[in-house]
Parts: sequence; structure tokens; C-alpha cells
Amino acid sequence: MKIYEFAANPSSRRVGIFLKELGVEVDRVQLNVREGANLNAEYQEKSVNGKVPMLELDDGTCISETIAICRFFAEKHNDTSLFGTTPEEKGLVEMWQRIVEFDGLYAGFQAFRNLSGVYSDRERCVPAWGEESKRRVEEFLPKLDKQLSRNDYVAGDKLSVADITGFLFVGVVCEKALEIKALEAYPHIQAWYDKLSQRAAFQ
Ligand SMILES: N[C@@H](CCC(=O)N[C@@H](CS)C(=O)NCC(=O)O)C(=O)O
Repeated sequence: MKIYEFAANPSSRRVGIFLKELGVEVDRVQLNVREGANLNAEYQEKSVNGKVPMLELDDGTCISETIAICRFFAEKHNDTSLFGTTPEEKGLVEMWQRIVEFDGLYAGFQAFRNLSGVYSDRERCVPAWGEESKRRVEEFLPKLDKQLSRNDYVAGDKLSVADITGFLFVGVVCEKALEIKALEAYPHIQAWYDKLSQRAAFQ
């Protein structure tokens, strides 16, 4: 089995952190998606969304989508704790994972892709959508800060997959790609981010 990834990119890093927290090692194949290494017919045939990360199993089954890959390994290794343990925890983790991914990370992806034109060789870029998406990111940050003012982690008092999504959203998408100073502006996000940064898997 192997994972196709572009190690520097947030989606690949989400899987990487998840696997480190789980203590699982998997072979990796680097695809430089910025240079279009994912665009050839062979990869596009294997991958439903055409992107990285993608997990290819030994029987040829291919699983795309970050959370689907994380779910596969959690189930395979009988440790689904990062998705919550009790029914209540599972519901809250699922809710926050989706909120941070849709309202934070993906809005940030849309902002970066449409404003920078980094993938203009493969998609139509709409700068106005980029601007709107960036505003949505800015509007989401106080909600995340409020949640972290009341909880140690995004979905409550335990580390979960929602923290991994949030960590890449804040550190890579906000701070680096969009130059939004989330850490400076939001003390609870800053404290949570510092705490996660100290974990070996997040370094
Ligand atoms: N929903 C997908 C998003 C994956 C994604 O956006 N991957 C980016 C890198 S972070 C990519 O492959 N970009 C290359 C492209 O769009 O052609 C997931 O969660 O896995």
C-alpha cells in the first residue's frame, strides 16, 4: 500500500499528522502537484478527485479524500479515538471536523486558489470568489477562537481529527498562504496552536 502525496501541502500534511498520532508508517510517493504531476491520465483514472492525498491499496483499490484515508487507517488499526469515543464525542468531532474543514480550510483553499491563480493551468480562477472566500475565512476565525476559549481542543477536552484540520487551516492556509494574522489576533487560537505545536506528530 502507498500514499500519493505532496508533503508540503496541507491535505497531505493532515494525513501525515494523523498517521503519526496513530503511530502508523506507510510508503509515500511524492507528486509535485504544483508542476502538474497529478494531471496525467493514469493518475486521473485512479483518483476520483484527481488530487493528493490518495491511498492505493495492494489490490489496486484507491481511496481519495483526506478524511476517508484517515478513517481507513483508524478502522484498520482499531484505534478510532481521534474520531471520538462515546456517541456524544463522535457527534461533536464530526460536527467540528466538518465546520473547520468547510468554513475554514476549504474557504481558505478557495481564497488562495482564486486569488493567486496557482492552478490556473487547470481551473477557471474567479478573483471575486477569492475575495469573498477570504472574507469568510476572516469571519470564521472569531468562531473558532470562541470555541477554543471554552475548550482545550476544537471538539472538546480531547485531541481529535478536527484539531489536525484546524492546525493546517491556521498555520498554513491563514498565516502563510493568505497572510491573515490569526495567531496574533486571537489569543485562544494562539494558545491552542502552541500546545499542538509541541506534540511530536505536529512538528
Ligand atoms: N478534498 C480533498 C482536497 C485535496 C486537495 O485540495 N489537494 C490539493 C493539495 S492540498 C491538490 O491536490 N491540488 C492539486 C490540484 O488541485 O490539481 C481532500 O481533502 O483530500
